Order: sequence, then structure tokens, then C-alpha cells
Amino acid sequence: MTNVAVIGSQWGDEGKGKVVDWLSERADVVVRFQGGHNAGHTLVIDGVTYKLSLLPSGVVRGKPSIIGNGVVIDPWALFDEIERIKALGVTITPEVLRIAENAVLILPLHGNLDRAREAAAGDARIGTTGRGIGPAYEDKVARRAIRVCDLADPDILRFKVDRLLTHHNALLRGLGEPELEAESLMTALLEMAPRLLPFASPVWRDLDAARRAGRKILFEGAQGALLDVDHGTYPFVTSSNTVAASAASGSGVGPCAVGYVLGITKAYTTRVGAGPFPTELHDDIGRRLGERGHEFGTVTGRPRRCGWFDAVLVRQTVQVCGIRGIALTKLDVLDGLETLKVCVGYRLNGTTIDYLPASMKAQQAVEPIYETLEGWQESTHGARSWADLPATAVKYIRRVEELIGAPVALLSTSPEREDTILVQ
Ligand code: 2SA
Ligand code: MG
Repeated sequence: MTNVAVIGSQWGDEGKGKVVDWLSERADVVVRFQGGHNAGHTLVIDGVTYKLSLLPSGVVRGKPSIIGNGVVIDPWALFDEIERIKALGVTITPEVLRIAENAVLILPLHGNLDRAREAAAGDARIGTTGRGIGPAYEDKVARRAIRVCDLADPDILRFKVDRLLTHHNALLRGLGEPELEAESLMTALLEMAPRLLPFASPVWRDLDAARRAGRKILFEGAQGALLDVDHGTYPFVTSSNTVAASAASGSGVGPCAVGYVLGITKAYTTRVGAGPFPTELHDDIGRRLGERGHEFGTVTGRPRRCGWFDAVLVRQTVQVCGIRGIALTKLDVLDGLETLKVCVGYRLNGTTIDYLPASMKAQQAVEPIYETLEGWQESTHGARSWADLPATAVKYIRRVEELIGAPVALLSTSPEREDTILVQ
């Protein structure tokens, strides 16, 4: 196995956690490189369900794991998560987990701002997870963020806190809200410092050393390519680059080190939060997909919107991310449907197009052009070989491959790790 980047090819929740867990057996290091605790990766190991938000999925199996510089870290949420999985018998030490010293921190003020903005936005809200992700990335790009390494030096920290609050207090004044005290933020951060700093490291060096030693690196993407801040359904996106290239910049390795890009792809489409969704179903079939697929947000519990497989979008993701193969997940959710539809193009202002344009207006206006395929009545749940699949299910998979321009490399047939078919 070469290095592998696992990327969500839709709007997230494609089942990356399970696939990363499956691949982590063959990997030596697992790296998160973007996003934060807005991610929700579910792993089922020996019947125990682990729900991870910020921690790389490798930690559950004791694999050396890294949180890269591209991640935004809420240190309080991080230690809550560490405690939660400790209760399930997994202990996280600095030997297992390294955190980029140059990663940006999410502070309580970021979560407050995220939620206040969403509440004020009414119908224009993005439907964020309310975790402060957007405001933290804004401060990073504006060069006023607090980073992990800043906790080591109270003088630098004070300088940075003052600078940060100059900006945020101006915002709060404008809203008529009480301003924030530098003192109390300093106290909270200095209390956190001895807990967080033992994990801090120049992880780019650790990764370089791992690479030179021939160790295999698994890059674990969060969310999905359609939520990418550049390539996604802007402005209904998250605030990080979720595409495969981000694995390099978000961890500090060169682009060639990223290796094989595996797109995780659900056999239908879901989205949580607001924004365009051309194949969304508001009928019984949509509700059925949601129920059978247990489509609720891992972090927020929000019901996910459901719809038919959109091959146009996944083809776009295959191209933007350089996806070499896909892991197709949740095929069994389609079991028992008479017929299945797959979106093969869009109609826009009387013409046919084969991609999703960038304009917000066009993204709202496109209408899916469907191809209808025959369904199957047999259960594909837990299938462990290609031969276990009904012929019509194989036909569906073949058509998906053809339309998106990438082969199925893995087929996941249940949340259990063993229910995975490797396609040679
Ligand atoms: P944010 O909080 O600023 O990143 O939200 C911006 C948009 O990104 C979407 N987003 C997600 N979509 C799917 N899954 C995500 N993670 C959790 C999960 C979500 C949950 O795995 O289930 O529990 O609700 C995730 N994180 C961010 C979000 O819905 C906005 O559309
Ligand atoms: Mg998820």
C-alpha cells in the first residue's frame, strides 16, 4: 500500500470513519488535516460504537495519530472527547497522538459568534454545526489567531489575546453585546496549556521522518469535497479546503506524498445543513433512505436530507480531487426498492449541462436529469463477496463507475469493518 488520502466525495457522512478504520490496519500513521470537531466519524469495533469528532480514527486502535496544522482545535472539546473514549477503554497519550504546534485554536468566542450569526441569519443561515469552525478559520486567515505553540509563552499569549480581542470586541460593541476580558481568556488558556502542550509537535518533521522510513501514512479527510470552501456549493460550505490537495498543505508534506486518493461515496446522496441539493427527495423514498440509513448528524443529531445518487457531482469531485478509486458505502440502504434513479446531467435554462456551475443562482436552478435503473429485492447487508450481490446491484455499481469515471475499489456493506469487499 502507498500513502492514501480518504476524501468524502459528496457532502460528508459517506462513511469515512469505517473505511479509515479498515485501512488503518495497513497504515503506520493516521493524520487529520482539515476541519475540526464539526466532523463526525463513526466506528464500530467488536460491537462497540465510537463516535469521533476531532481525534483521528487511528487512535481507537492505538495507531500513531496526528492532528495537522490545517485542523482547528477546540482544546476543551478535545479533552472531552479524550475522556469519552477513555470511558470506552481507549487511553490517549502523547505517544499515540501528536498535535501540530502551528495549528489554530477554536476559542469559546468562536462558538458563540458562530451560533449568534446563525441565529441572526434566519433563512440565510448556512446550517453550521455551531462549533466555531468558520470564525476560527477567519481569524487564522486574518493572522490574529491563537495557535497551539502560543500557549507555551505567557507574554506572547497576552500580546496575541489583546490583538485578537481588539477585533472581536469591536464586533461585540457593534452588536451591543458585552465585551470580552483579556484576563479571563488568559486564565482559561494558561490552565489549558499544561494539558495540551505535551501533545504539541512539529508534526511535519514527524511525517517527513515517517515517510523516509517507508512508513505508510493515511490522511483522513473530514466533511466532503462539496463542502470545500473553494470547490463546494459556496457559500453553503465549511470553512476549510476539504479536497485531497489539502492533505498536503494541512499536514506539511509535499503533494506527491499524498499518494492514492480514495473517494468515499455513498450509494445515494445526503446533506446536512442548508444549500443546493439537486436530487433531494421530499417524498416517502427520501424518508425511507433517511430511516434505513440512520441519517442523523453524528455531532449535532440533525436529520440529514436524502436523495438519489448524483453522478454529476461525484464525477466533478473525482476530477477536482484526483480520486483514483472509490469506496462505495451503504448500498444496502437501497435494498428493496423497485427502481432506482441516478442523476446523469442537469437541465439549466433549457440547456443540458454535465457539471455543477459555480454560481449560486445556477446551483439553485439546476434540475436533475435521471436515468432509471432496476432495483433488487435481496438483502446486500453484510455481503462479503462480489458473488453475494444480486446481478442488478452489480449493474447499479457498474453504471455508477462508468458515470463518475472511477472504479469501485472497496465496497462497504455494513458498519462492521469485516463487511468490506476489496475489489482487486
Ligand atoms: P461548519 O460547522 O461551519 O463546518 O458548517 C458548515 C457546513 O458544513 C457542514 N458540515 C457537515 N456536513 C456533514 N457532516 C458533518 N459532520 C457531522 C456529521 C455533522 C453533524 O458527521 O454528522 O453532526 O451535524 C459536517 N460538518 C460540517 C454543515 O452542515 C454546514 O452545511
Ligand atoms: Mg460524519
